[in-house]
Amino acid sequence: MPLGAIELATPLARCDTAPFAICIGLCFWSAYVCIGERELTSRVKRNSRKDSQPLVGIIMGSSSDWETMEHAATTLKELGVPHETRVVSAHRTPDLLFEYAASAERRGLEVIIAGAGGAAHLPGMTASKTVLPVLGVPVESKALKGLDSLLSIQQMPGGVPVGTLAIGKAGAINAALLSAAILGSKYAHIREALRKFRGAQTERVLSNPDPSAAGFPQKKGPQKKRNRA
Ligand code: RP5
Repeated sequence: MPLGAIELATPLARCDTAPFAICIGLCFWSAYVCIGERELTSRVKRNSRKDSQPLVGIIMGSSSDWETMEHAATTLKELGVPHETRVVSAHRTPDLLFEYAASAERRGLEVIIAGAGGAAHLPGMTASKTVLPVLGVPVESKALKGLDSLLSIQQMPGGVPVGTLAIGKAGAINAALLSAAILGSKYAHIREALRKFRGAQTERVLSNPDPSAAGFPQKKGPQKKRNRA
């Protein structure tokens, strides 16, 4: 190519590629903004759900069950699991129970913890109206020390399961931990909170190996009896 032609072609080539480069740049920029915005929107949605939307419903047959069931609420709070608490009685407010269980899934609940004592129909009847996992906590009854509650909740006919936990406080705590384990397969932050909880628990046991060491918590039972005498 003659020298003059090269001199002429260079500015022309510059003129052609500049708009093209600007165009490509704009495309990349708008794609970046678009993806970033979408990611931000879904993160905001995830966070607002985490902060405000209850994932676990804690229900109980009577306000007298709260002494036991508050341990489920406290444990969920410690794990950062959003939850709600309600008194819903299978015998005294059956319509409310049906409405609660039937609407639970629609309202965004993913697990229900149901505590009841005596002829404890609440967990089983709740399970009959929803396909959400229902965890039953047998509340300790005065007459039979919760054995009635345990059998009422546990002995479900095949087809409608209730995951039954231990009687009383231990059952309430474990119902919360099991809820977190269920939710943990979907929500990574809940799985990590559970892992941290378990790690801290192990650490507490390992760092207090000698029960006779000073400052180790004393059993409450005998102390109470001594006070009464
Ligand atoms: C059950 O009857 C409740 O779950 C509670 O454990 C038990 C006694 O209820 P209250 O008489 O104390 O209200 O339905």
